[in-house]
Amino acid sequence: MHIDILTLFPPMFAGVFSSGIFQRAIDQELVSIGIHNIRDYTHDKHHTVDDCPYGGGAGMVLKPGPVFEAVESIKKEPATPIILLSPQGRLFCQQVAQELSSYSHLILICGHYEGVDERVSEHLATDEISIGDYVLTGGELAAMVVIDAVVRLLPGVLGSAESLLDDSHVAGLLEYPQYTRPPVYREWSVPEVLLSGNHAQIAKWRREQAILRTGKRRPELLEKAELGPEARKLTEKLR
Ligand code: J9Q
Repeated sequence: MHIDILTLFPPMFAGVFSSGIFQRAIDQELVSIGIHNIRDYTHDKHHTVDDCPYGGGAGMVLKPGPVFEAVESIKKEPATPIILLSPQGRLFCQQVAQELSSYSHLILICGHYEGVDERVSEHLATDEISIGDYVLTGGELAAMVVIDAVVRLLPGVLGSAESLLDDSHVAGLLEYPQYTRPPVYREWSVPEVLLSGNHAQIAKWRREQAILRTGKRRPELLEKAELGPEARKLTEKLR
């Protein structure tokens, strides 16, 4: 997969893709990343990227011209998703990450906190994504979140151990509680069952814990989760 990022702040991406799992994926050529400064697609002497909003009001609005020209110079295939990161977008979740991971090329446009000319959303972007209902200073951190979630889904990016770990909570539940040594820390003991060596009991306990904690902390996830009849009974007990 190749990912192109359009941003006014290329230095924000320095370091993010040069560590751990990400660097390995780039080294193995499973993913490549292009970072493009929107300012490089201006033609005027002052390299103007934003202007005052028509109708008045505070702040500046990102001009359409440089963004259109950047995308048009980068896009090769008509089917490439052109994704605008903005608070007005559809809410990002694991399902959207899975959907995006099926493409060979993505173009991400990082907007300004103050706004992007609406013609970018209407006539250039093919998708608009929000990572949640809070105010960021720009789309850059949102783009990093999307890229992280998508790249780890690409075949070969995770090691087999990490992939197996992932399979254990595909059902859409929260993770079960985890412990490591020591068996007693201060006066707090690790649950007995985890020290028992009884793998069937451990698996049952973890599954129950995952369901109980999902019901307590994220009841809306439990509604949607794909649960067997045993697990459903447990959720009844929760009520
Ligand atoms: C560009 N707040 O917020 C949540 N998802 C994306 C955003 C965002 C923002 C400002 C500018 C994106």
